[in-house]
Amino acid sequence: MTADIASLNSGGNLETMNNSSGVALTLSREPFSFLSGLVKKLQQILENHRGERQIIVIQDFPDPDALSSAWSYKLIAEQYDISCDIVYGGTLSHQENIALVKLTGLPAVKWSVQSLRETDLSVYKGCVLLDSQGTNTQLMPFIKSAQIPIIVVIDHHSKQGEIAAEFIDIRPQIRATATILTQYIQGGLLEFNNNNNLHVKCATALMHGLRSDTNALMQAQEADYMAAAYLSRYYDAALLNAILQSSRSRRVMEVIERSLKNRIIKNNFSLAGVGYLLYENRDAIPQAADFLVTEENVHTAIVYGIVHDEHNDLELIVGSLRTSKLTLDPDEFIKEAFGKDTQGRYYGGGRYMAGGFEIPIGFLRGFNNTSEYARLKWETFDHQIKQKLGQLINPEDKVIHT
Ligand SMILES: [Mn+2]
Repeated sequence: MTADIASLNSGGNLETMNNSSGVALTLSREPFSFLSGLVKKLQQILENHRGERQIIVIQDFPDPDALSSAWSYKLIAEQYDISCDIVYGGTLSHQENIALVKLTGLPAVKWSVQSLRETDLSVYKGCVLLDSQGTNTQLMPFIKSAQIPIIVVIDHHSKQGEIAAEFIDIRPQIRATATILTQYIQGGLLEFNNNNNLHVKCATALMHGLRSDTNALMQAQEADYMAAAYLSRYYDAALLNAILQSSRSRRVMEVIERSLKNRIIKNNFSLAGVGYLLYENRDAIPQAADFLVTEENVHTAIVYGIVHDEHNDLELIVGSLRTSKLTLDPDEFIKEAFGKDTQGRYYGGGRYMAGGFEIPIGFLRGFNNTSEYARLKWETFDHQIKQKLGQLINPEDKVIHT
């Protein structure tokens, strides 16, 4: 399956394909046979699983791309009598994501580790991963131990390791998973209808998803523009505007302020440690990175902090990278900077122009009984991260091996 993907070339001719209503559609520069082959294959997989119940697992901190892709898959799967639950293990914390879910009624549900223990997972005959390969969700171990097979993986992040599924469509050259789902819809797996309120809202969510992963289309490529053009027939511009108008919380503003104060700039990299954050404010980190990368003479911003989850007694370093440097591959950069954990899993990865990492702080997690201890702990991790990044940012600096 992955061989198909590897053989995809970015060139090729402008091709057209027919959707179920017989209208010729221009999909993208991707070879016609490649896309229509994927559509047929996915159609067959859905047919094979007719009548089943599936669980769509998205990242712990869902973003618009993941949320809209999951909703689209759910609507597509309904055509095959497959009912899907969209679940995530963390929190909706970005103001735009909360607005997206509230304003469109997007059916995603938060599952805590506790609620999972009381849930009968055996009702699910398959698991679907969208905008993810299962590495950014704490729900995956439960899916594995319940022996739910992974049926579908659709993602645009670089490959995060070996994954077994009936259907795999991983295309890092596409800027958003929402673009890929739109290609499936346009390819005939779901007939969008302007009079169907759900379709209009889903198209709006997809438009938001692909805009947000392409920096408002500025990093979009032909396939993303083609998808946006298709969605423009169905989406609700006023609704999208309402989602984009949502304002930042005071806490987020404070984290951005801290990142500005703490940033150090070296070789056009801007690094900022922001200290401790509550779990629900985690999405302030990528927003701070988005902001820092806009500074003159900065091509790459990396913002990180220690995120504290009181409910699950969990603490982890969370970081985001944003870059405008075309020759810097965020996925490679993060994998090289931080390496793998003891189980051989990378601490992070990325996609075009953006990346992220999560490093559990293990035994040192949890309660800080004095502010002095909290400060020491932060300084240790802050120092370690700067040291790891420094090796890539200033390769000429000698590393002292002990
Ligand atoms: Mn994405």
